[in-house]
Amino acid sequence: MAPKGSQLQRDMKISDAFFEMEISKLNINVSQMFNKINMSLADFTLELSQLKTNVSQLSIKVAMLEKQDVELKKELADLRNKFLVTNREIRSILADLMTEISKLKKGGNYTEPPGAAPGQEWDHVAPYDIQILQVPEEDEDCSSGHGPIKCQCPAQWKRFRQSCYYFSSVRKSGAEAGRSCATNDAYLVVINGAEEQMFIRISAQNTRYWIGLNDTTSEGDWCWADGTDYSSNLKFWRTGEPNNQNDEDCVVMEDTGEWNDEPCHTQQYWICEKSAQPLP
Ligand SMILES: [Ca+2]
Ligand SMILES: [Ca+2]
Ligand SMILES: [Ca+2]
Repeated sequence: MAPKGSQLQRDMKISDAFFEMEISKLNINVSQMFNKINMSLADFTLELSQLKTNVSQLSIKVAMLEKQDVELKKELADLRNKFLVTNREIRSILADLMTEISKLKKGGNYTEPPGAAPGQEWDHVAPYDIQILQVPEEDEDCSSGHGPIKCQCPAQWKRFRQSCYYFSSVRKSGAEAGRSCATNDAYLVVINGAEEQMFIRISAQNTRYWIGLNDTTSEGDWCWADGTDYSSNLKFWRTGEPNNQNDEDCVVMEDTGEWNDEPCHTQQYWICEKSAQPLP
C-alpha cells in the first residue's frame, strides 16, 4: 500500500492541473469579454460622436429657425400696422365722401338722376365700407387720460370706437324702444358722424331700426335722444324725407342706411347706444 503522503501529492497534482485548466479557460473567457466590451465601447464612442454632431447641427438649425421666426413676426407686425393705417385712411376718405353727399343733399344741391332708386347716391361708397368695417375694430382707450385702458362692452353689445350698441331682436313702438334702452342705461342710437353711420348701416344688415331722433315735442324740431345738436350734426335723410306723411315723429334707418320719419306707434327693431367702459 502506497504511503498516504504520496497519494495526497498525486491528488494535489490532479487538482492543480484541473485548476490551471479552469483558470486558463476563465482567462480566455475574460479576454473575449474584454474584446467585446472594447468593441462595444468603440461603437458607442462613434455613435456618441455622431449624435453630438447631429445635436450641434440641429442646434444651428433651431437657432436659424428662431431667427427667421423673429424676423417673420416683425414683418407681420409691420404689415398689420401698415394695413391698419391704410384701412383708417380709406375709412376716413369714405367718411368724407358720405359727409359731402350729406351736405349736398342738405343744401338742395343734390338731385337724383332720372330713374335712380332712392338712396342710390350711397351706392358709391357702399361696396367699400363693408370691406373696411369688416376689419376688427382697433382697441380704443377708455381711460379718460390715465390710460391706456381698453374699452369694453357688455355681452350681446357691439363696440365701435368708444360706444357700445345693442341691436334688438324683437320689435317695439318708438317710445317703448326708447324705454327699453333707458332700462339698460342707454338711449336710442345717436349718429354723430359718417363713420358711425357707416358702422350702424353695415351692422343693421338690411333691417330697419329705430334710431334716437324724433320731433314728438314740436313738429319739425328734431331732437337727438342724448341732446346732441341736430342742426350742426350730419344728416342722412332719404331724398324727400322727413315728410311727416302719416304724422311721423320717430325715425328709422332704412335698409339702404338712409333715414325716414315713421309713425312712432309702428313696431320696429331698435338700436341702443351707451358709452363703453374701461376694463376693470
Ligand atoms: Ca353715437
Ligand atoms: Ca313729424
Ligand atoms: Ca317719412
